[in-house]
Amino acid sequence: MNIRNESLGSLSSHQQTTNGFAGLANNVKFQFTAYTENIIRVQFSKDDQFDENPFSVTLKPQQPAVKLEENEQELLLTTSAVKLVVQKHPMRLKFIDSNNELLNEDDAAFGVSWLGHKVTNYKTLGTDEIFLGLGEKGGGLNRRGSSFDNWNSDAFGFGNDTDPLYVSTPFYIGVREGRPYGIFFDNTHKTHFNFGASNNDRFSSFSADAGDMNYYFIQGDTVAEVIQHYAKLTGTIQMPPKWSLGYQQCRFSYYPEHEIHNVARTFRDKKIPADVIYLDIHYMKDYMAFTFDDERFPDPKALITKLEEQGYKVVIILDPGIATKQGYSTYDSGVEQDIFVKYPDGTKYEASVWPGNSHFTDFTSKKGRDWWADELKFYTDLGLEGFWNDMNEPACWGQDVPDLVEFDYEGQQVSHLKARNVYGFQMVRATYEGARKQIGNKRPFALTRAGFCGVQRYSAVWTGDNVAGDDHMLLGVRLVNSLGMTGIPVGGYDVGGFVGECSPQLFSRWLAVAAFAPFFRVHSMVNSRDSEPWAYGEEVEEISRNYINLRYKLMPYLYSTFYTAHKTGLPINRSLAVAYYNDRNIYGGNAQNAFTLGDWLLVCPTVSTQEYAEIYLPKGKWYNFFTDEVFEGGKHHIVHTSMEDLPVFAKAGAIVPMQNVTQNTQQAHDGELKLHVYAGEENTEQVFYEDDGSTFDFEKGQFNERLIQQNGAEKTLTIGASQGEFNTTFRSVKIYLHGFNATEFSINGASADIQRENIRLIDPITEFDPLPQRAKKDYLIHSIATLSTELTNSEIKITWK
Ligand code: MIG
Repeated sequence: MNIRNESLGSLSSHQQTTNGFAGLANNVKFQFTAYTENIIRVQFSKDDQFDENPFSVTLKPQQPAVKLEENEQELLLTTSAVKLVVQKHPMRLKFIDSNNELLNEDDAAFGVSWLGHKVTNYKTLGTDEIFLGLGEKGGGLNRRGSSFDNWNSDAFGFGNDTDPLYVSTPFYIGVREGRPYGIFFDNTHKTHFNFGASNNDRFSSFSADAGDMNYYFIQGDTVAEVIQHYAKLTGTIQMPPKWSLGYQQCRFSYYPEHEIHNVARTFRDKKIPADVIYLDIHYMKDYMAFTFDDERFPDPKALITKLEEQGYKVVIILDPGIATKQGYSTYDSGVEQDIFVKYPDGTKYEASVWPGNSHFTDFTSKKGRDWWADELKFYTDLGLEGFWNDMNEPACWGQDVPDLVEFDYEGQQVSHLKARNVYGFQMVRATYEGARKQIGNKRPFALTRAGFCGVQRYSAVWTGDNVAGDDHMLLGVRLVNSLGMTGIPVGGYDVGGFVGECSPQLFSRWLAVAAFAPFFRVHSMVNSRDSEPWAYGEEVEEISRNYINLRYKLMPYLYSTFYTAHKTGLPINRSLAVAYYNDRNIYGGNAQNAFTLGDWLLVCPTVSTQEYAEIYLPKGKWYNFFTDEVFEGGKHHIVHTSMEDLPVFAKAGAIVPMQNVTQNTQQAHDGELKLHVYAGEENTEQVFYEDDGSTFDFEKGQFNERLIQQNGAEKTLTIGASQGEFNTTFRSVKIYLHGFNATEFSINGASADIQRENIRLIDPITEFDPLPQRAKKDYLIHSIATLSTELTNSEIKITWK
């Protein structure tokens, strides 16, 4: 058979629906539905029924006010924010904003097309259109000129050009003549995105191997708004247990038990804060899920309790494959409950992976997930609250799951072609929901390697088996930044590199950068060198301690930023493209790797092999976070970046709540909130959020949320009264006034005395013998003005002249 491209023909019939239009174009069904003022869903199908992905979108159509109009040539669907213009002959779509400016339109010739079962939407390409996001994808920040596939893959030792990787998220953001929009192509088959690659700017396009053309078009006035609208569709993160924001130590694998005790003790002895230690696959008996090897770990409950007493949580790994061994209770019960993936003839699918011959739990069925949830009790009874899901692309030896294998897919009974990309997502959903069911009111933590749109509702994502190298470090940062623009704010990478040997310089730089990442974990491969902060010599140990200390000092800010992500879907690490997408300078050089933590702290990762690097600061005024030196933005700067020197800046107007260092997140702070405020001319604000950090009581009012605002023109700083019933855990606040030259301050109307203090946000490293041939820097900020006052739940207003 000769397959040629077939484009959508003319509209043949249509009717108005509550929120849009539905009808036929020859044998193609269509439906256009406004979900919110900003989101319009577009569906084209050749089947009797539209395709549904039951896993990703949680939002129901919100019945926004719509205007439906029609004439000879067009159908028009208008909300307050966006208008869909449907040309009838042939059917082609165009989206314009409320100012009648073009956001996105179909290619006139090809529009929506089929090539056999493959469906593609061809779009015209704006001259300077920028493409962002698409989740865990290598390459540059602007994806223009590149193309990508979505097909969850075990990408051991991946590089910048490896595609696809582990997670598939067919959602991207385009910026056309400065105007952002988003497209979430909600099709779980293998999908392909082309942003003008190999077609000399004829079009951009997105395709799926099968299924419907089914996408959500999102209008937002800014990139940040597009991300938030997307989060309304697919959901936001749960509030994490606070311990998961701490430093996490992993390796493949720590065993036997005394190795774990050694590592745990060494962090405390060396006063390097840490919260989590991982058990990789060697904890199991013959790699069988829901077991412990009783020689290596004779008493897991005692181990977990002992670690808990030292302020640690233990996270264990879980793979989806279940060993086919009769007498192994998990296997027997899986067979009995009939929850394994099968061939179309009803025989169980079997493949080899760590535990040997294995069956695979069908997480795309409720029955499979419920079974998994019950099995999890084995771990939760031991006191475990953290779960790491690996190999869930799914991966097995040979890496070629046959396409005819079938999955339940919420009763749709589909092949591997449709189910693969959501398999890992549903595994970690089963894990998270199972843990919640088992541990009552406590917040579980889940980490996954594979995922799909919506996975953020259940889990953090780490970027899999990376390599120890400077370019790989920067790639990991871009992957996490990109995941953040794709609705997955909690991401991280194996610090130090999973594969290969890290140099001391690289380990220091990597750990410093990761201290600002949402998920902060060191991990390395079996049979590789030791990779703990003390394994690279004394100097690296000190640098590591400094940056880990800094992360713990930043905990109030970090936790508040997670809370913002939970509420809004905004990323925690934000590529410069989130706030400065119309500044062309951010799409070249080092700027592509830069990110802000929350609104205020700009981190400029640079390679560890250079003493100096060129960085770019977006427009505005920036304070070096460690020295208070002021830099003008909107231009490039050459900065010193030796081993301990990570370029980090606070933006003018920044409001950064901090605390003293603790050795883990369960240890109480000293009661003083250290509020760092950077003088700025614009009005700025920062949410400051507290709760118990471990339960769901905040959902019943047990939280403390306040808005801190700086008004540079009126010269006021307001720490708003708190909302919620949870009392602040702080007794006092000390405000550090960076860059303020006023001399008279008052607190709640009464004049207040300024104190002066020399501070270090990061400690200097002590001198080593023999010294490397370079000067050691001391990050002393001289004589900074501070104001101290009691902190209650009431408002505090500071003014100055
Ligand atoms: O076949 O569990 O990406 O983090 O240490 C390798 C062993 C399986 C792959 C994960 C890695 C983990 C390793 N796993």
